[in-house]
Amino acid sequence: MQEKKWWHDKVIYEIYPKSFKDDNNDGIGDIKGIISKLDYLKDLGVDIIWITPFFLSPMVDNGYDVEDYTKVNPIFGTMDDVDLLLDELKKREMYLMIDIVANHTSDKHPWFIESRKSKDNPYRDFYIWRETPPYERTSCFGDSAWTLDPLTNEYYYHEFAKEQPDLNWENPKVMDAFSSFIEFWLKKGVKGIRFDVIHFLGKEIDKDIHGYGPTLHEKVKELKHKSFGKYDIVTVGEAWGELQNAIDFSSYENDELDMVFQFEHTSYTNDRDKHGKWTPRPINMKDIRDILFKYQRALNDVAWNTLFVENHDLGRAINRFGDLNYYRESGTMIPTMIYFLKGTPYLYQGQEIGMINIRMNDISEYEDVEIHGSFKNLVLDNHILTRHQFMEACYQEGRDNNRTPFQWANKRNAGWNRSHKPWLKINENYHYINAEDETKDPSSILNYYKKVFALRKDERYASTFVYGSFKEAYLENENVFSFTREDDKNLLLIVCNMHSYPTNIYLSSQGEVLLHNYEEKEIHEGNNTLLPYESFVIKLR
Ligand code: TEU
Ligand code: CA
Repeated sequence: MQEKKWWHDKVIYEIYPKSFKDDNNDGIGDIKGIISKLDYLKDLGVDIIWITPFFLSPMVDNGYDVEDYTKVNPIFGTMDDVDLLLDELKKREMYLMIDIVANHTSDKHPWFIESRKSKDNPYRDFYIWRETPPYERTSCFGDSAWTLDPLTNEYYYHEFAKEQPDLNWENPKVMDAFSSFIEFWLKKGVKGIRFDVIHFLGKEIDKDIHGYGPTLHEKVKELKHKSFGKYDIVTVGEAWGELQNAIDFSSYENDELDMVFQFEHTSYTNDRDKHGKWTPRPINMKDIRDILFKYQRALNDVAWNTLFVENHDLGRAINRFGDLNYYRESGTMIPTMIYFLKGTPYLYQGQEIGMINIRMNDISEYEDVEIHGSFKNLVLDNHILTRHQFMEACYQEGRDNNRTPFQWANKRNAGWNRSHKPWLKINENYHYINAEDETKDPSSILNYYKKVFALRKDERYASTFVYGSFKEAYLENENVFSFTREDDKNLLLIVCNMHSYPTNIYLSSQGEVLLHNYEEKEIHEGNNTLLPYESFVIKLR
């Protein structure tokens, strides 16, 4: 049984700093831009902000290639800005979660600069070097995972870009270094950590094992013991894997991380039998329901769940789970479906105002290292996909969809900065999808998200949403996503029509309507015909 934690009732909002708000008008988002929007976030119902890496980095992978873990990247601002951010968060009873990238560093990190100098360099075994690659492997970003370095004529391993050499976690000095980086930030008052690709720390490279190796969990336990375990903070791991992996990381018994991100629902559209996200397949919302319910059933008594539909690596939720022809209806069904389940709600910047995928005209308009690496591999070098096929996949699954500048207003550059050309194209639909206009529109997606989080925190129902039991409902109707949340105070029923066509459900009792995305429509005892994406929350007891 879980003991109560300070963060159990908190809502976490992910910020990709390069894209959130450009305060000094240089075309890149920054920390001062984040500070300028804390009241907007507080008003939305956000408690904790997770900012993706803002440490010193050459930005090959927009900060996930770290050059120094205790220095702030000057393109985002200064350490004084971070200290001011921490102070401003504290004033608002909000908290900061940072993003620790432990699997790899930048190739500009001093460790790697030293390591590649000679085979007997003291930093040589901070990384993974081999005379010849023990096997061929394509990296996540489309090139070979083994790169020959001419200085010592040996190959080094990288799961991602060649500018992101993987660290050797068999070396205890790596563990000690990360323990000190983590303490550096926790001593400053950081209250949360997201661990990037935490499953890759358990490599057995020569056995062609890249994640989830036999030493993984002892390493995570040791890192916790030596660093974050000494602090009352919240931790979440990015762990691409299966249900059991989530339990292994986050079960109360194993006591490693508080929760993990699993991607079975968001990667459903990636056809693994072909080329994953670059060969997308159609969504099946009944399967999505079954996946999410599977995690609710399996984790709810032994671990803590994450509740998310977007992040900085995925496309927009309305494109994936909704329907642009029913933009507002499906844009309000999605938060009703996901955020009343049991677990911690994670919201990604722009999701709350219904930002959607961007249609680029040419591959050159994309910036993402994963897009360009995969284009070179699948189109240019190996002619596996046509340029058109790849561009269509980018529209549906490319990471840059979620990295276009946040749309603050129907003004020049979407109110994101004053005038400087943004680092990535702004979606032209900012004229009607933007925070300022939606704030004024009572029926907007933004104001619906505010109602969702206000209901979840309403003192009459909060304990039920945070700790109440989960139970599926109306499973026989494959068009609805429905479940109850119950404790001794309330029995709450959530019902979502997952499709654009009507469907019927029978309500055995009237219930009090707490939230409804068709406000003018009545819900009554007996048979109810649900309109496209109609969703509601009612109190049955
Ligand atoms: O992502 C890990 C990862 O596997 C995803 O990027 C995956 O390759 C795909 O893009 C999912 O659609 C983490 C970070 O979230 C990502 O931004 C980094 O690029 C990556 O690790 C390397 O640090
Ligand atoms: Ca800036």
